[in-house]
Amino acid sequence: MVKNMSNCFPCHLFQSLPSSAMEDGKPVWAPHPTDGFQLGTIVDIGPDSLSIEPLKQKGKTFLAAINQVFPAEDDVNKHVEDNCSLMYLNEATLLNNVRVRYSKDKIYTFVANILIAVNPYYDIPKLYSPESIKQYRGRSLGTLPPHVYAIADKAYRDMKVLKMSQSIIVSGESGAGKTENTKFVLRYLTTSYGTGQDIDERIVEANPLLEAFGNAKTVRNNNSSRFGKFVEIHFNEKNAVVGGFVSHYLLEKSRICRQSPEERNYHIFYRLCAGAPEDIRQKFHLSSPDTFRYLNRGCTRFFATKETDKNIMQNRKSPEHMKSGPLKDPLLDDHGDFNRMSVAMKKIGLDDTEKLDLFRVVAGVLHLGNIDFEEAGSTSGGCAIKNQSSQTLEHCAELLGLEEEDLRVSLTTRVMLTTAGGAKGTVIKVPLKVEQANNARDALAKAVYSRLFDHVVTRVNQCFPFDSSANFIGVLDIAGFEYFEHNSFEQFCINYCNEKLQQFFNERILKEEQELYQREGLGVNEVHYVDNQDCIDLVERKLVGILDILDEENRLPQPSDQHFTDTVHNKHKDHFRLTVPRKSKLAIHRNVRDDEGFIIRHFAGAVCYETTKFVEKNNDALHMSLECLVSESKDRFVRELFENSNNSKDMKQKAGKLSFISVGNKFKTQLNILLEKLRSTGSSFIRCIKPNLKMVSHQFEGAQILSQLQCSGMVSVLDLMQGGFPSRAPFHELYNMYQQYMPPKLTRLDPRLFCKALFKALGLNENDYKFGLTRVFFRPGKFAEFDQIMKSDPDHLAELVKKVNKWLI
Ligand code: AOV
Ligand code: MG
Repeated sequence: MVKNMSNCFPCHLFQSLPSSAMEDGKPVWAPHPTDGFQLGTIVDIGPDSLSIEPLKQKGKTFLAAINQVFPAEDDVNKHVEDNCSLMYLNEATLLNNVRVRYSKDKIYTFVANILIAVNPYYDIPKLYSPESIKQYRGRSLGTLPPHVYAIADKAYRDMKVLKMSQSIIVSGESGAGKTENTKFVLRYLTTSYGTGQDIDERIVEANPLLEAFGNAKTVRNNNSSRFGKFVEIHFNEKNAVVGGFVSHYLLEKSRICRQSPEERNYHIFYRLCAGAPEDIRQKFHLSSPDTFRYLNRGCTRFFATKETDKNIMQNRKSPEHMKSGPLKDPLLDDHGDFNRMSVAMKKIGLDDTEKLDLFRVVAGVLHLGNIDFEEAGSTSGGCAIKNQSSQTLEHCAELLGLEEEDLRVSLTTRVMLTTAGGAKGTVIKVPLKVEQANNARDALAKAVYSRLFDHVVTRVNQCFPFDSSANFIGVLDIAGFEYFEHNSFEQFCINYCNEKLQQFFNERILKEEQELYQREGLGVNEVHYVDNQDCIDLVERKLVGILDILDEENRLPQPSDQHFTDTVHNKHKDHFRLTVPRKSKLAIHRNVRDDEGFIIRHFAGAVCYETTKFVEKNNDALHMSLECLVSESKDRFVRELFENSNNSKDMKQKAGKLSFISVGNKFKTQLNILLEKLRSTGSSFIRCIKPNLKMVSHQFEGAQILSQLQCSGMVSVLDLMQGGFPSRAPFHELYNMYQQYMPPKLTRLDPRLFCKALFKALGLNENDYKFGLTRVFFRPGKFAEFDQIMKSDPDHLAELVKKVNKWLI
C-alpha cells in the first residue's frame, strides 16, 4: 500500500504555479469571496498581483495577489481519497477535493494520515453501521475509504504492535462534529475490541449523562459541549478493553446564570422540568422553565422562524414539541431526552438515590436563581430578600440542605475580618447592596453547579474502573481555535490551548517525518517551520506571562481589569505577538477605553480580547460566607460536593482575607499534564469541518471551510508537503503491485532492484522520487502519475519492458 505522508521542505506555495500557466491558458484557482476559490485564467502579470479572468464570467477580470493564486489539477471534478495523491498540493486543490467528495457524501478525506471530516448534518445511510465497523477491523490505513473507523483502528493496531498508548486529537470549531466523531471512535473501539461486558456499554453510555450536564444549545450548535474532555479507553495485556477514564476541562460557568439571545442553559435544567415524573416535580417544586430566571432570559424566540428551524421541524414531527410550555425549544425534545438520559444513567449503574441527589441539586440551583433582593428599609445601606421570594428561599434552602436563615444571611451579608484599632481578627458582617447580593447569588449558583458537574465526571469514572492497564487510547474532544466579534477570557483560554495543541501537531507531523527520512538515509535538510513557542510563552511564562500577571492582579486588594491590561502591555511592549487594539476595534458601540484589551497574533490569526471581567472570571473562589454555608450543609451530598476543596478549619482562618483560586493557572496545569500525556503516546489527528453556518445538509460554504482548513494548520501541512515527498511505498509493495505487468525475467530481481530498473526504464525524472532503504519516496502527485502509466497503457508498457531489458544488459 502506498502511503502519503507529510513532509518537510517548507516552500513557497507560489513556486508550484507552473510558469506555463499563463502561456497555455491553463485554469488556476483564484480567490472567491464566498466559494473560497474559483477557476480562472491568468491574463496579465503585475509586480505582485495577477489579473485573472474567471471561467464563469468571461471578459470580467479582477486582480488577485500572487500568493493567493494556485495551480489547479487538470480534472477539477476528480477527487481522491488521499489528498496527497494530487499533483498540486495547495489550499485550493484541497478545498476542491473536499468539496467534490462532500457532494458525493464522502465526508472523510485523508491528507497523509490526518483525517478531515466534514459534518454532513444528516445521517448518511450505513456509514456507521455494524457492518461498517466490522469492515474496518484490522485493515491498514488507505486500504478502505477514509473513515473515522480507519483512524480508530490504526490507533488500536499501533497500540498493539508498538506496545504504546495512543491518542486521537479531534479538533474543529463549534458544530464541526468533534463530539459525534469522538463517540464513533469510542463505539468502534468498544465494539471491536471490548470483552462484551458491561464496561463496553458504559463507556459509550457515559456520554448522554456528561452531555446532559455539560452541553447546551448555542447559536452554533444545538448540542454544544461547553467543556473539553479527554476520554481514555484502557486495555489489558491482551489488548482488550478493561476500563475508561474521563478528564474534563473548563466548563463554561457563565451560562449557568445567563445565556446569550437564542441560547439555552445546560440541557439538564429543561429536561428535568419537562420530563421529571409527577412525584419528583412536587418534591422539587418544579414547574415550566419560563418560571425560572436562569432559564428564561436566553431563548427569546421559542418558535421556528428561521428557514433552518423549519427544515428541522419538518423532520421531527412529534407533536410533543408543540405542546409544551413556551420555553420549549422546538428543535429539542426535552421530554424524550429526559427519558433517554434516565436509561443511560441506569445503564452506567446510577441508582435512584444517586439520580435524585443530582436532580435535587439541579432544582436547588433553579430556585436559588429566583431569589430577588431589594434595598433594605433601614439605614444599613444593605438589602433584603424580596417578600415574593420568601417561598423560593425556603425551597432553595430545603433542596440544598441549608437553614433558611443561614442562606438569607449569607446572601445578603459578607463576613469581613476587622483590622481596625489593633483588634485583629474580629469577624464582622458587612451588609451587601442589591447588586452585590445578586452577584453573590449567581456566584453560589455557579459554584454549586460546577461542583455538581465535577461530581458527575467523578461518578462516571467510577462506572468503568480498572485495576491495571497495559495501554490506553485517549480521544481528545476540545473546542478549536475561536474568534468572535467579542472575545473574552473563555476564548483566551481555548486559544491558548489550541496554541499548545498546534505546537504538538507541528512536532508530531514534522518530527516523525524527519525521523523516517533519517532512518531511510534520505539525507534531506532539517525542517524549518514557524514555531509558536513565543506565543505560548507570552501566555504561560512564570511571572511575566499573561496568566501570571492576571493572578497577580487578582491578589491585589483592589484588582481591576484596566490595571491588568496596562500591566500586560507594559511588560510586553515590543512583543511580536502582542499589540494594543486600535480604537475602532473596541470602543465603538461599547463604552470602554480604547485600550481595554489586547490583540494576540495566534498561529491561526490575530484575535482581539476584551479584558473586561478577566479578573472576575479568573477567580473560582466563593466568598467565605457562602463557602462555609454550603460546606456545612445538612445534605450529605451537597456537603461532599464542597468537601475536598476546603476544610472548614482553614476557612475560618481565611475569612476576611482575599480568597482566590486561579482558573487560568489551573487550566495551565491541566493542559501541561494533558500535553505530557499526549507526548508520551502515538498520535492521530482528526480535523472536523463545519460546512455551513445554517447547520443544514448539502450546503458547502467554500470560504468558511477554507478558513477552517487554514486555522487547523492543514494548509501549512500542505505547504510543507508540496516541497517534499509525501507519497511513499515500500519496494516489496511496488513489486507485488506491478510484477504482473512485467516479463518473468524481470520479476526474478529483488524488489529494490526491480523498482530501480523500472523507474530508470520509465525515464522518470530523478527529481520526482528518491530511493530510501526500504521504500521509494515520491514528490506530490508523482506516484499517482506513475501508477497511471503502469496500469493504463499496454503499448507503452510493452515499450517499457524492452527498455528495462536494455537497461539491465
Ligand atoms: P462539536 O462537538 O464539534 O461542536 P457536534 O459533534 O456536537 O459538534 O456536532 C454537531 C451536530 O452535527 C450534531 O449534533 C449532529 O446533529 C451533526 N453531526 C455531526 N457529525 C455528524 C455525522 N458524522 N453524521 C451526522 N450528523 C452529524 V462544540 O461541542 O459546539 O465545539 O462546543
Ligand atoms: Mg462537542
